[in-house]
Amino acid sequence: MQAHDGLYIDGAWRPAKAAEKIEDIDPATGDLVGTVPAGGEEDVSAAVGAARAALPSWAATPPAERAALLGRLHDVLKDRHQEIAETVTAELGSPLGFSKMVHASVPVAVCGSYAKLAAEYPFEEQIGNSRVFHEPVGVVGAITPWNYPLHQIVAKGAPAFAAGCTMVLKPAEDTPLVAQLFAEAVHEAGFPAGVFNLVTGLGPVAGQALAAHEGVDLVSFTGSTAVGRSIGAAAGGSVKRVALELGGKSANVILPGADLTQAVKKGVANVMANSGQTCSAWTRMLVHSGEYDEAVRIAAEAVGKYLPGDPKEESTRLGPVVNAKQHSRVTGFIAKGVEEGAEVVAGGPEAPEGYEGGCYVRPTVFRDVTPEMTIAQEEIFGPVLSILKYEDVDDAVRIANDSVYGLAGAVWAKDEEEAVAFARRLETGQVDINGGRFNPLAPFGGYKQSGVGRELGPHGLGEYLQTKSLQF
Ligand code: TXE
Repeated sequence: MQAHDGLYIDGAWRPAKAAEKIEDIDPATGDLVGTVPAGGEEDVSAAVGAARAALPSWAATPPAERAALLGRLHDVLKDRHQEIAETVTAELGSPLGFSKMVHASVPVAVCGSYAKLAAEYPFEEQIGNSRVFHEPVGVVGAITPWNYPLHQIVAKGAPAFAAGCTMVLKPAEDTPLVAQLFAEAVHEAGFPAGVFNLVTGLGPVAGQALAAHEGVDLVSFTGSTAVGRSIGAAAGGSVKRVALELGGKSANVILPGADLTQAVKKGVANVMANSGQTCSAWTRMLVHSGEYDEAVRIAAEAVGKYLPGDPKEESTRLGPVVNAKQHSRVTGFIAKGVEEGAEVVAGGPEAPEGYEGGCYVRPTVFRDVTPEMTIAQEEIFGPVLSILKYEDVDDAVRIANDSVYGLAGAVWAKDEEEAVAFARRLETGQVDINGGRFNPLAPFGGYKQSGVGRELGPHGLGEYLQTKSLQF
């Protein structure tokens, strides 16, 4: 798992101009996984220059050819599934079984969907007496987080390539090796030099330089709301397009009559997956007062299965969180929940027995959580579930919408149409009905402070296009 000691710019690995390095640490053991360059402003400029130079010919490449290259990228990612899963496990601490099933597999599905969409998308249409062309926005600056490291890269890269855009990626400091694997895959698939460029580096240095660069036409960012806000402001200053996928505090609403056991168990699984580091996680479970105690009992029992373990073991259910900073942030939120009067029914702020030295957090369930509490308002980004009580449907809608966020959510009901009617009242971009199933074509993105723009499917492709109309 040795890292490249350079940056991938203009089709080759090149030494960084900046001398600084980033150490990639395994959060389960504290071991060094690799060392990569921390690119600086000059490196970002070189990468943006390469992306600009490659743009005219890539934008003019017929969509069918771009589709064929995306198809090859899909095949390479599929072939390297095991290596990708092991890399994510080492960098992020995600259990190997989950890394295989999700981290290494979802990007393959997304890439495949864009190989197909690139070939089928209506890049030209007739509206009345106008011919309307959907043309690439240009050079994309992508800034991605560590929680689903390859998915976040592919969710930006695949639609950008399908649209005819070129890209410079600045991946998260905690997961640079899987970004290097992506660059290798792009190279192996045969993309022309400069279409994709990788600059590993620190957010406030390389990320900031990329977001502010005049040669970038669109900044696509996924990460914290605080950084998203500053990127939005910087992009506004230089009049470039911006796409922001930010935090969430999604509600999982269980309506009376739904299968309570299934809804609660699935709700617990959703929050514990990836150690709770999922922006769309259903972190607030809303249960009717008549079923509340029973829901709490089922949740406390279900969470017992999430025993911490070695992420390299395929059967492990719960790995550590990504780093020491996130660890203290998450345990701080748990302590705050106790302080504000919520009751811990499982877990707590102390380290799990036998894992005191690592970045492990005990899977935690809180009852008697009220909407104004910090743990019901802030994105915790750890294995922590808050269970709230509602009295009637209007009360449930009010509590669910009492959030600055609006990314995702879930509704469980006996009658699917009842669930749909409820979902339509939620101020959120995506809702799973009775569990839902992942659809790589469904638009994903936030209402309110969860972001701007949509990823995945044709809507995600549309983000990388601008329109030109010719009147006759
Ligand atoms: O995020 P950052 P962090 C949330 C989650 C988590 C919190 C903090 O609540 O607890 O954010 O995580 C780059 N200019 N999410 O600190 O800093 C950075 O290098 C330009 C939700 O890791 O936002 C990385 O590549 N770029 C989330 C990326 O931004 C900058 C996923 C994200 O890091 C920058 C991750 C700057 N000034 C965290 N500063 C989701 N929506 O899925 C940092 N970066």
